[in-house]
Amino acid sequence: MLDILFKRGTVVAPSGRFRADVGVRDGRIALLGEDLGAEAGELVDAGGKYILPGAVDAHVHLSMISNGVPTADDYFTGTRAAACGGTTTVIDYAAQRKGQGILESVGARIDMARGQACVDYAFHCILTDLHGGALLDEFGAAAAAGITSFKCFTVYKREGLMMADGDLSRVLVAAARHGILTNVHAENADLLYSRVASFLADGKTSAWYHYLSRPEFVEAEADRRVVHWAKALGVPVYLVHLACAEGLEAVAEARGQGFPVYAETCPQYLAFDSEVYKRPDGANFVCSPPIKGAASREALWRGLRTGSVSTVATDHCPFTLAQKAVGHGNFVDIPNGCPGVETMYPYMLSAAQAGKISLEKAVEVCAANPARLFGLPTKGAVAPGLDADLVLYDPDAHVTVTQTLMHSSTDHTIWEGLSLTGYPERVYARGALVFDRGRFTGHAGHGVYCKRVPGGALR
Ligand code: DUC
Ligand code: ZN
Ligand code: ZN
Repeated sequence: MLDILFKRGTVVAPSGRFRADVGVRDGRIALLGEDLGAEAGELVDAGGKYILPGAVDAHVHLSMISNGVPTADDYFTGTRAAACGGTTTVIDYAAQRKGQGILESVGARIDMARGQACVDYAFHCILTDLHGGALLDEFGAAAAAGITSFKCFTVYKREGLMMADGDLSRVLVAAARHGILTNVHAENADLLYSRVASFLADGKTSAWYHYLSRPEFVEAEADRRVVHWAKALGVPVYLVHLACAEGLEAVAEARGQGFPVYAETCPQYLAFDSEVYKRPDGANFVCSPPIKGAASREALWRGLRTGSVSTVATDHCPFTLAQKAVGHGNFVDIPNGCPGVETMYPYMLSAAQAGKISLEKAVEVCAANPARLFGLPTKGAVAPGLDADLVLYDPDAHVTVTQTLMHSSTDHTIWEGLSLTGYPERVYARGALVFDRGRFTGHAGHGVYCKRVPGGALR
């Protein structure tokens, strides 16, 4: 006997869409096929609806303190928002403090999220200190423990997060040996610091100068360098929140030559351009890297269509209006980050319905690819044996995003007023209903830690 049987839905996969019934038992997809006659505790009429895999948001920051400022969302509220937008797995970051090990850093974060998360979760480990090289010896144990991705920075030098070029190249090589995918936040630290200093010296302090202090070439130079190393070293690399056309060109060229180089972009880089920083609420859009000019935005959409952009993730990192306002007199003091975890999948699917990409592509970049690259074999697809992380998507719904509909604990959204065609009607996380027609129906502690499988970037 099944727990739930979805009848007459249309399942969407990267390779196409097909009519099917989907049967769920014990939190997993048990059956998939046409006209299933099996008995079920609950029948759901999915006629006229799409059955999609829950999205896997590979880039969120929950319960993070940035320059002394705590994010508005913790593991409960952030994953509640995720669930309500059809995202059923999130990958957050465990930052290594100087002297700490990898398992120790990730373990501490697992302890924080346990009992709080409403959807499943995992952690990339942010590496900041190689302990003179000794940390490389822990990579094998990290991979065996299911930590299959690291993040390194070419920025945040003064914050103690930046990794020197030589160390980063050692990480790339040693990580690849263990099937661990190195993620890089690429911008040029020295260039941006010097531009910040000269703007401040001239009294140029508005949010617009956040963009001008780290414009296209400041990111592109670092993107290009990281791609160059990965190619020369023959190792995979994943550029997080890639936001500029020129950086994407380097990725596209490398991919065309057969190198395992991957780019992630975020909805804010697809929906907006740098003009937002001239708005009175420009501070709300301050994130790093900043949103670039319209040419980059269009290049990112092209990159999605041609395959040079592999994933879409949110960099969800919300702050309240009061926290953002601290930077009113000086863009340097604006906490970096925007909300997005609840709107990502609805936005990408709505864009697909409008013809920007196909629905299949939206599922590929929001669910299938992040699941594969980050070693989550039971996520990212609607197939027998996989977790029943499912979105019953109504393509005919019309929703205008407004803060009161959102489930994050921040008090504004950069997506205010966005008109969406189509919206999740119900969302299931491992078979449990977590969102039902506008209402959160999940609970803290439903989400579990996902131990991941190494080697995803090579398959
Ligand atoms: N940029 C980051 O690098 N991290 C968090 C948020 C942001 O804008
Ligand atoms: Zn980053
Ligand atoms: Zn980030």
